[in-house]
Amino acid sequence: MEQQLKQLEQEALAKIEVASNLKELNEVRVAYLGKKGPITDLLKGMGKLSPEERPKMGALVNTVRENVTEKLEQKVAQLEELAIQEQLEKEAIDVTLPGRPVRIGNRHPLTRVVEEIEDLFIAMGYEVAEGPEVEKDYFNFEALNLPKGHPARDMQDTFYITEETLLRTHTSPVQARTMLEKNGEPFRIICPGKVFRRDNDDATHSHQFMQIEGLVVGENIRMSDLKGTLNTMAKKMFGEEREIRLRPSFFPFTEPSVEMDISCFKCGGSGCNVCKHTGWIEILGAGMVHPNVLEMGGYDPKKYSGFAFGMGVERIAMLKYGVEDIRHFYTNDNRFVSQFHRTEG
Ligand code: 2U9
Repeated sequence: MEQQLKQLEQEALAKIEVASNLKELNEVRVAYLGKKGPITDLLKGMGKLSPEERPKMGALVNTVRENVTEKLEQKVAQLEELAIQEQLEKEAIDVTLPGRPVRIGNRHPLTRVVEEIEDLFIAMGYEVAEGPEVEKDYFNFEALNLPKGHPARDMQDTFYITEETLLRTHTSPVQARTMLEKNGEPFRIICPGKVFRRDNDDATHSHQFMQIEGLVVGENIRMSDLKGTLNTMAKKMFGEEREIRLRPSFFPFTEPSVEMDISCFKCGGSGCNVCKHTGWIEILGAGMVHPNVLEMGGYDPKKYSGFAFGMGVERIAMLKYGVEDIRHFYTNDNRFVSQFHRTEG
């Protein structure tokens, strides 16, 4: 029996040695140490041995079991270590490979125009003010001298949320709100932002576009201040050689009202396709703040006066960059937007 046990041990150890995976090892464990295995059989047969031989054989069977178990455990650990090594090798990252190129984006042309205009007004002491795109009828119309039923409301039909709430048709409500916030103090602000109008989209119209409006309120603010400010802006935006021209116009929130043209930056005034052979290009609307608007904003029109102006950002960008269709600004076509390189201007 002792002989038999020694042989079984050798056999089991040899099989463990050559096993190449966890499945094979488990088969060896079941075959030799399992309930139906030869070692268990030998234990069962111990009853036939004499009382003197029994403890000696019992100890021997236990030693064989311990040796085989220990060897199995060692081999399991070895195989697991090997599997980890293999996986590490398989998943190794080659840090010497060249990286993927990082694509650097550029600012949208409308953002560029807005930032350029903001910068030149900040340099003249203006603050940038923003406000909600979903606005009260009161701030969009009433506070700007456009009471319900005013004919000028027809030109600014918009998208209504409720009877009294709408998508703003201009950034003027931001100025109306600012007047109330400033509580009678003089101020200079510029208001850039998205505006909405009920319009059929085509090459020169869009139901959503951007505006920049400005408002200055204080004592002794005069038409000459407005003219000087617009002249500075025209030269900074379209070149030092630019001349400006003011023509009379009408807006419900300003009196008197004007429209400003610049001398054509392409032909210098002699006439070309950009200025439609007039020598002048219309850029913006402006005027002196209507006394009713000052009063609704909490400013005494006898003591305070102000000027305001407004321009469409798309129109400025189309002129500056020679864009022929307003829809290019909104279709997210990279062939269009990538032309406005970030290091320019
Ligand atoms: C307050 C007082 C006065 C803002 C002004 C214009 C003239 C103007 C248009 C230009 C092209 C809008 O984008 S456009 O369609 N704007 O001509 N806007 S004066 O006057 C204000 C605003 C707010 C409290």
